[in-house]
Amino acid sequence: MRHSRAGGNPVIQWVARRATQYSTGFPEITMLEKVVIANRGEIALRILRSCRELGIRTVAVFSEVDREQKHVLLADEAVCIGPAPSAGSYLNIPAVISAAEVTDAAAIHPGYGFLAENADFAERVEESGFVFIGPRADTIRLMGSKISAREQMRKFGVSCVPGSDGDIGDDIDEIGRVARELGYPVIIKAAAGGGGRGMRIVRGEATLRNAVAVTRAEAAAAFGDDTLYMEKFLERPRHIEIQILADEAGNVIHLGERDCSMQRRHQKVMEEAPAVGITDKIRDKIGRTCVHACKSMGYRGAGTMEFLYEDGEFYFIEMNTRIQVEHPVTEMVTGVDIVKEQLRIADGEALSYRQDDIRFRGHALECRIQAEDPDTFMPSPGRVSHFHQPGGPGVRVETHIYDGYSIPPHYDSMIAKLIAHAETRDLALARMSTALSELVIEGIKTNIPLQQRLLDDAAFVAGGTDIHYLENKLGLK
Ligand code: MV4
Repeated sequence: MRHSRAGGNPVIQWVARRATQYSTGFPEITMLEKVVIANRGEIALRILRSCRELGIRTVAVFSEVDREQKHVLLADEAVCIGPAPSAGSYLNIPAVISAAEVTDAAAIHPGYGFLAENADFAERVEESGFVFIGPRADTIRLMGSKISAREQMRKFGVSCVPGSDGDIGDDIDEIGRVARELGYPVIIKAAAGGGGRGMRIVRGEATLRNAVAVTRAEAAAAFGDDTLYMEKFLERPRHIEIQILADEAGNVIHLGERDCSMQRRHQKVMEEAPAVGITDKIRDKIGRTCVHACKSMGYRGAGTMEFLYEDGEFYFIEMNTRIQVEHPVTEMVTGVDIVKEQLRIADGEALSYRQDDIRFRGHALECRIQAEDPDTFMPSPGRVSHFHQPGGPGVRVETHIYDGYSIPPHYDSMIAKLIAHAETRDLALARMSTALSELVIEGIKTNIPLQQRLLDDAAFVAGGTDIHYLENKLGLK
């Protein structure tokens, strides 16, 4: 199923032809002969590349507006699974599973977003006889409820933010007692929420009743589940997360931490590894704690444990059971190909590394490049008239765009990730700054100017800023 055009770009056609003519890499993988990539954009291309390296054939699934995506053109096979709106395509479970059936694939890689953390999807994939490249469905379900995730972590020795013992129930007097005991401010969160959806800060008893009612109604509407829990609200934490890999045999390792505090409206803007101020000793301690918890749970696959970090303490908040957008910064400092490990794990093989094999080298930063107005943050889809990517030592670009590519308006506006790695944080910052200055994306608006301003920001350059820093900086503008 080849296509005749690539946004009017002949170069992409040449590359696509070459990709199918030349043999793929070393077949390290035995069972997974063919993988369906159930995603789009840069992550679909990222997964495709690891598959090819491992000698795994690829099936791209795409919506009607995505037939000229680079990974669709490069894949061994491609299947249209529905219309542009993701509800009919990338979120369409029967369509994705049918694509695996008609192409006789062995496994499905969900990427991030879309169906990646949908336990019902994982279950139906496995029931249909395919391997789901991710954790078992019951693990996804367990981590999907933030209450049961907290419960599990606590049971296995991971410290969580002080809070309610599970569901706060609907006795407002009891809820008030819990809040008073924790001490205001507290935060009410939806058990089914996460990533900033379905939560409300409460600064005093006077607003508690209303906050509970509103959050409950929002949770019911958004998730079909109005279960709530409560935590002490931490005022100025950093967001630090630990990358985990676990194989079927129960080997578990951690790949250290990432600092993802630089965010706006729960959308990460820049990420880095390691986190400023996290020493080898601290990393080793929190890393071991996470490994122990994942071993005890029987976790399988790649995963990320999210923490709030304040006054030198880690407090678990959520676990992500998918590959994450920001995984490249960890890959740069450890040298581990996380997607390749996901594929090996799904194939039933042992991890390529033991904990003692993992060394942390240098510092990596990632800028998320968004097709959006840098001042208003409004999406800016459209045709990329000119694209020029930076290069040089320690510079990595993850993107699916090319000259003439049209960014559809239907999906997330992240169009590229620019990653810079160097021996020290200062050198990585300089390398990122140089790389950003070489990055040209014409025809649409991008947040490149915002990223450049951030790299010139004294507090950011000094390191260790909290989760509110960027919003405060933008507010003061
Ligand atoms: C918190 C918090 C402070 N205290 N929980 C937001 C996203 C979701 N993952 C959890 N979030 C928060 N939970 C307690 N007990 C502050 C946030 C938060 C946040 C966390 C991580 C990254 C950015 C954030 C931005 C605003 C609030």
